[in-house]
Amino acid sequence: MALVGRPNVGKSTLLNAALGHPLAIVSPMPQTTRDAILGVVHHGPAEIALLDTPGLHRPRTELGRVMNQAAREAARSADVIVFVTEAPDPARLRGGAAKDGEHSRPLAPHPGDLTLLADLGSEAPVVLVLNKVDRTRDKSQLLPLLEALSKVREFAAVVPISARRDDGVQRVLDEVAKLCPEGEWGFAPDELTDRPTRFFAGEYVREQILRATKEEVPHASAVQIERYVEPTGGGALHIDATIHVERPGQKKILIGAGAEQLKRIGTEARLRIEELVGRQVNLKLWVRVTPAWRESLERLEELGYNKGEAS
Ligand SMILES: Nc1nc2c(ncn2[C@@H]2O[C@H](COP(=O)(O)OP(=O)(O)O)[C@@H](O)[C@H]2O)c(=O)[nH]1
Ligand SMILES: [Mg+2]
Repeated sequence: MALVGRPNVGKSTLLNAALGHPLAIVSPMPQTTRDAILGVVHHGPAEIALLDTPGLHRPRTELGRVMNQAAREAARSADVIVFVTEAPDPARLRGGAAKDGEHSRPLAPHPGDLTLLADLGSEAPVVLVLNKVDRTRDKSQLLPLLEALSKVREFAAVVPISARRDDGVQRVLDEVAKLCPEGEWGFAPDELTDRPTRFFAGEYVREQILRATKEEVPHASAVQIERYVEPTGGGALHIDATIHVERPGQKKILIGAGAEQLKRIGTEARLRIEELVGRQVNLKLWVRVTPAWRESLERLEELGYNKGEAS
């Protein structure tokens, strides 16, 4: 099944809650997820393969177009689509209710949601997930939004949840399990994903960059794993990675005074990778300026972002 929705509605948080493991990286910044990531959940007798996708958005760069394409392809090939949207920000809700003491205005769906829903096609059943309901104290305020969305298309189920609090996530899996065809996959019970740990090593470095820096630096950064050596018979895993940025100023920010920033990023990322692989990790980071890598199909390919044909 594929998780689709606008950027930042909480798709990756939902994947992690379903897995019970913080596999996918999550941040308050839109476009955190750049590749589709598969997570495997054993739910009762069912095995559910959840595909987390980059948020569909209006792309401004070649990277953005590649990300949209990854999400669309995931949606096309899925047996079940989980369409994720979010409860409105409380500030917006208050604004709506305050109008001359009227009843609170029925909340309209986000225009981006309407476009996405129209785009989804009608082959696969769609489960509507309204995430972040923890932000709304009076849940009845959400009903007009759910009603309006239900008029846009038919949903196999509608599930309000809080992915962050792991509230309602099991219900999403129940609904998906009912809709899933039987016996298609075949992962080992302890397998979390089909991606190699090498991929997540790069993701966890990027996660620390997202945490440590602001504005254009996270969007302009890409992590390339240059060396990944797993000594047989134990011992530390050796990883060399290059962080590509687009401008010298971004490189300076990432490294920081006395290289303190880069050291912190390396230490935090190493701890996350060690948790995933269950062994010691030796992580070395370099920062390189690769101008306009987000606009170059060739660079994107080298960085692993361009698997299919770009359109
Ligand atoms: N209040 C609240 N915030 C959430 C919830 N789920 C996710 N978030 C936050 O929303 C932001 C985007 O989440 P993420 O999973 O990266 O969204 P994605 O872009 O759809 O994958 C992060 O700051 C999350 O912590 C939720 O249930 N409640
Ligand atoms: Mg995400």
